[in-house]
Amino acid sequence: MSGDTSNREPGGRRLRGRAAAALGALTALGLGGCTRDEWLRGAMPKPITKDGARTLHLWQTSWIAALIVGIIVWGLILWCVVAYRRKKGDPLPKQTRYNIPIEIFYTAAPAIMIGVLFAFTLRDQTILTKNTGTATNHVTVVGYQWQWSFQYDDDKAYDVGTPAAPPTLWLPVNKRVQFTLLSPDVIHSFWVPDFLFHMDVVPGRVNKFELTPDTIGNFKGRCAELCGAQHARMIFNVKVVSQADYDAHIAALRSAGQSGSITTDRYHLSGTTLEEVTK
Ligand SMILES: [Cu+2]
Repeated sequence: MSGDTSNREPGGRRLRGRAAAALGALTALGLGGCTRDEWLRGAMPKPITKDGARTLHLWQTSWIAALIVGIIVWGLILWCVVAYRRKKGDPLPKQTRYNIPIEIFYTAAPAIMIGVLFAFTLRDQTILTKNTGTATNHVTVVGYQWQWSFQYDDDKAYDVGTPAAPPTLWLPVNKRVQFTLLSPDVIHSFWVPDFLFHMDVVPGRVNKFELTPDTIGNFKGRCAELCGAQHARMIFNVKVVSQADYDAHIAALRSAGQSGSITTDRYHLSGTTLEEVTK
């Protein structure tokens, strides 16, 4: 090493060393919070519905496929770097360009991979968004700026949320539920992360989907579509409970006067039509 570089090189190496240590610490911090189960789920929440397993499986197999491709690509890169590294005095190797077979290969291979991912996603999405008509519980969800209201269609009771008092969606366990999603203003998105599912709530359009909650517990719901200044306040609670607890809650809503169809100071729900309330 010549005299004038000896001052700079160790400094540069020290800096790289520190950067690597910082990156390592950050990664450890980020991954250290994950349990073994979370690792195996690829950081997905544990599904609380019968349908969620399919989404989780698609996610996990996509990761496995990506890792297999990654290992092959990283291995080839590493092999090239080590086996073909330039040694002292080596001349510049022969430069190759316009290798038609290789160009066809690296265009076709990713296209095939994307095609496979697309096909499996399409298959699962078609199954998960299918309305089978077998639901025995029907809930109309109104997403509006900026909260949610839930109407229990079969039980003729409802709950209206306000940003100050987020509502709770009660669902009896193991009962297939069909959600009808309505919006009187802008596009929202009805999202319960633990369902591993969300669907947009579009004004002027009636969106429906079904699922079967199979885990009793308390969960969180959110709006997954940036819908305005108070979008972040569109949080709600989900309670999956026994049929008896659900019935008691419906009785409580009714005795609080929240029976019939959702009526707020802005709209009244009539079937799947939101009628503006005029004062
Ligand atoms: Cu929203």
